[in-house]
Amino acid sequence: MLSRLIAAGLADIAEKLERGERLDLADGRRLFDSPDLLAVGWLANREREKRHGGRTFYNYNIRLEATNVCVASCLFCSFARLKPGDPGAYTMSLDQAWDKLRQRARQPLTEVHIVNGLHPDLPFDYYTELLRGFKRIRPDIHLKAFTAVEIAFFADLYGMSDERVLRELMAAGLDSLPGGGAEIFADRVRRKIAHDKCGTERYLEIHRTAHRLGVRSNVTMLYGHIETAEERVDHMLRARALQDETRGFQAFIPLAFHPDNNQMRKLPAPSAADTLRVHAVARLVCDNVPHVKAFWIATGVEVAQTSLWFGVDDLDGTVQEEKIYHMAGARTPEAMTPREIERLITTAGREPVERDTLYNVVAHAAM
Ligand code: V47
Repeated sequence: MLSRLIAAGLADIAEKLERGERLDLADGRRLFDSPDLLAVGWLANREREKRHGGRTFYNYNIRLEATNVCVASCLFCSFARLKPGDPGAYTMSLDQAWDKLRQRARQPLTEVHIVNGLHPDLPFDYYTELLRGFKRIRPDIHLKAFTAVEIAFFADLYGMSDERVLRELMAAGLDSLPGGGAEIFADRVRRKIAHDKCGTERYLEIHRTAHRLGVRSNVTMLYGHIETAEERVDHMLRARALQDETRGFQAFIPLAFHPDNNQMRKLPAPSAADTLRVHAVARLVCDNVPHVKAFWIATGVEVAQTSLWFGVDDLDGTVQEEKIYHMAGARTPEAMTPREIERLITTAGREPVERDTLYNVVAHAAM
């Protein structure tokens, strides 16, 4: 491998990693520029195996998007409808939302992942009741709910501080925050693709506050649109810097841009090679974030499987009824059973481990 790393111009980066030194912006850019994808993947796999061996995590979860009404107009989004009553706009009643969990009474789910549009007219207690109702139905279910962008929106709309919003949601049953809404942290890109929602500093500040309150979270990165390699690495470095302070991020999740039915539809979707590289570079740069997750809905099932040799140790979950990506053209299935995910992992030569949201191992009597 050494001769290959030398030929790829990556020998010094390999040595830095061996010495436990951190990669910087220039190193990250070189990993993106290197023609040898396998060499980059080999380095990422080595870091992955140092942390997790062949273990590959997934969880048994469902997704809930209670409303797609959203006052923000992000260029990449195919899910949002500006106003209630617009064609395709929906807002579930609390009962409809709770039914999604009631209908699955027999499934040994451990997590509900909730993401919504920024609805201008719902009262705050719609959200607190939403959480309380899920906990009434299943007191042990983990509620990973509301992106930092939603938290910021609630704070502004209902006249509360970000911390107060978090505390009230925690009192109602919030257990952790998903990583959505990060997009790309660099201002140049964020101004263009997500100009009217919470900015980078506030996104990071809300995660900082959540971590201080004992709430874990994830961080995402939407890639494959107008961002440069340097802006990708900058994004990873900003996540890494916050993680140095708080240690509250569990997973870094690159999200592949899907171009159907949105204002950036002229752009091509990122290639499989790019997807593998982004996940690999994330593993190498975000050295302090324990897990790198391939969201298989976004990457495609086959690429997610291959990514298990490119730095990825987590495949998210069974998901079920995902809307954001399917409205943007994803051709992946809407759900996988735990058996299907386990098979995907074992046929890649990796070891499946069902986890809960906080990465405790879950052992079922029988499935
Ligand atoms: O923030 C929206 C992205 C995110 C498109 O924390 C799009 O475990 C691609 O954050 N093409 C929401 N991406 C989903 C998300 C997530 C997913 C899986 C796991 C976790 C976690 C979080 O979806 C948004 C945005 O970045 N998105 N539209 C699109 N057309």
